[in-house]
Amino acid sequence: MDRCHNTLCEQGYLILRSVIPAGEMSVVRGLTDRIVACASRNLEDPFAKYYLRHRADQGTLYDLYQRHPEFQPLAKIPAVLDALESVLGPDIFLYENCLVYKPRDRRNGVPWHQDFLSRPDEPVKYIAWMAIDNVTRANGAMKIIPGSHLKGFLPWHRVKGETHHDRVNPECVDESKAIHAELAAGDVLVFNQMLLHSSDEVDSELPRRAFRVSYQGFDAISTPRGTPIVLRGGTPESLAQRFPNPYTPPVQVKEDIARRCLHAIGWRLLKA
Ligand SMILES: O=C(O)CCC(=O)C(=O)O
Repeated sequence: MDRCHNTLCEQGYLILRSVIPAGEMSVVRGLTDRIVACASRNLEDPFAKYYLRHRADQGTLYDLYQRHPEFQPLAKIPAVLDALESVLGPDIFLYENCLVYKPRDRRNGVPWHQDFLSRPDEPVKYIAWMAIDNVTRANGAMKIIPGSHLKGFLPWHRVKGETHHDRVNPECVDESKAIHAELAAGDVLVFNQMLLHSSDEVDSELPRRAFRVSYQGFDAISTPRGTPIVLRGGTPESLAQRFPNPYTPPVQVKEDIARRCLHAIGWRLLKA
């Protein structure tokens, strides 16, 4: 626990080797082939109302945890949650999740960025990037700059219409310090959202798929969409300690009640 905490705090990342059980790997690998094949047909998706639309053209399929129960054990791998607990504390929820892969016929590079750049005021998030295939430089390993998270959020810009549109300004990235995070299938790269990362455009026959899960502690509870899903902790005592204020209904609820009362009074006066 201390080793994880120190490495994640100092380097901003940690690689956990062979932590995805073999049985789960083979289930997820077969399923992923089918999910990608179907998503590539861009069919109508009843879940898009609740979750993000898949972007097969960008190699990103969203909310697999919610859409396919086979992904749920991956988001709860004890070794990953233990490492996360060392930096996030005992209460952890799922903030966002997606499958990331590199479609061969597309511009599939990912420019240098930090995650959730447009939400800098939210509590810190850590990401577990779970290798479903062997990941090497040749098929598009993640490039990371160790320690870069220590600078906090860096100046960034948005390139409209582009895949991975939020990018850190190039002058803030010292590529000479980058390393490739090569992983075997079943390894997990855990990193701080502020760690600078990217991946090269590749044209490889070898698939490069990863299940990417973002986690947050309970300092504030919100997600970009859907609902937060508690993955560890969340005891009633912990909630009571963190959120000790009595419940006050949101303003809109109060307004609805007031409107209904006025309506009822109005009817009675009309009838009288
Ligand atoms: O899969 C990639 O190449 C990049 C993924 C990424 O940027 C991320 O997980 O935040």
